[in-house]
Amino acid sequence: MPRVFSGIQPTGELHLGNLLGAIRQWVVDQDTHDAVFCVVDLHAMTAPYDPASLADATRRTAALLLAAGLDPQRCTLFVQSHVPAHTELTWILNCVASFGELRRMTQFKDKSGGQESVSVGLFDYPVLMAADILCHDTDRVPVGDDQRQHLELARDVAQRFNHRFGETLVVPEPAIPPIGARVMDLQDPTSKMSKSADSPQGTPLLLDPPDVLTKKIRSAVTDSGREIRYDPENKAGVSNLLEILSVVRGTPIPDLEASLAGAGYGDLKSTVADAVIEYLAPVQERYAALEDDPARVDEALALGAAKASSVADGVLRRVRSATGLLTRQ
Ligand code: AQP
Repeated sequence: MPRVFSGIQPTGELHLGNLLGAIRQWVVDQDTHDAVFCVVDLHAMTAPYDPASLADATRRTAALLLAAGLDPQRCTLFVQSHVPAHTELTWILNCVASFGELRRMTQFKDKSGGQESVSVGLFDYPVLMAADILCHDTDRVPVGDDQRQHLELARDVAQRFNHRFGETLVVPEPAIPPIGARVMDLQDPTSKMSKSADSPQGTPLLLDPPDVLTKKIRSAVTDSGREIRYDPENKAGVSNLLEILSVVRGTPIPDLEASLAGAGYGDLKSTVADAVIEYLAPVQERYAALEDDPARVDEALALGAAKASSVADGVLRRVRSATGLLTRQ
């Protein structure tokens, strides 16, 4: 089976965008692919963070992925720092990637803008991400739209590596969903919903209780018109709500427009809130059970690290040999 790989940062509470843009596809991929998923704790160190809470955040993120439907028997789920091949390959790829191409990354520009001190790690984030993907011989990478540029860089670096050292690395393809790939902030529907944006009201979290979800969705910013129509350019807020509803209900947007014809924005928001609450209920139930059983999460992660290491170590052996490093006897 072709291999998929994707990762998520333990940088905060997971939100609806993470689920609709990425994780929901990962759950499906378990049955059609050799599926490998990773909590990328080393990426979380590229911005200021609290060392006292990183381990807990990593375990909670893994628990939430299990609650969302990842099954350690049907996929490989592990923590990035538990598989040292990721950082070793990062160094080697650092010697292939160029300063100029990293400087052009829009996420780096966004996250470094206005900061007094920017870590080399933040600058190098896309190379670590390339190593994550390439050290698993990945064929497909299911991600949200915001990761498109980083994925293009991973492909460029793999192709350059192969050109310089001979065919060694698998060049991955992106898999960006046609709908839900860029869920927007409910309070600012022209900006991506994000863990680190300071917009708690615009960001429905996967573990928000039903009354909080209702409040956030009912206070979503729309426009002064009345028509419920999918038009992201002129009706960003309404279009975002329609996209969310389309994904969680599994109903095409034109069918939603038809069924909501004549309804008001208040009706749309109530319908979206009810649908999101229903969609998240089983995830929240499973998470509550896992929260009381951290050993089950640690066990799944240990199994995943062993499976992931055996693949990544094999890729690293090929890379060391191709790049001319002396083999350790
Ligand atoms: N708003 C979104 N819509 C659709 N997909 C999204 N993803 C993130 N936000 C949206 C996808 O979720 C996966 C995991 O993301 P991540 O945590 O590794 O990094 P991120 O893209 O940086 O996510 P955030 O929430 O915006 O985190 P911060 O604020 O920490 O940077 C990825 O596949 C991503 O595309």
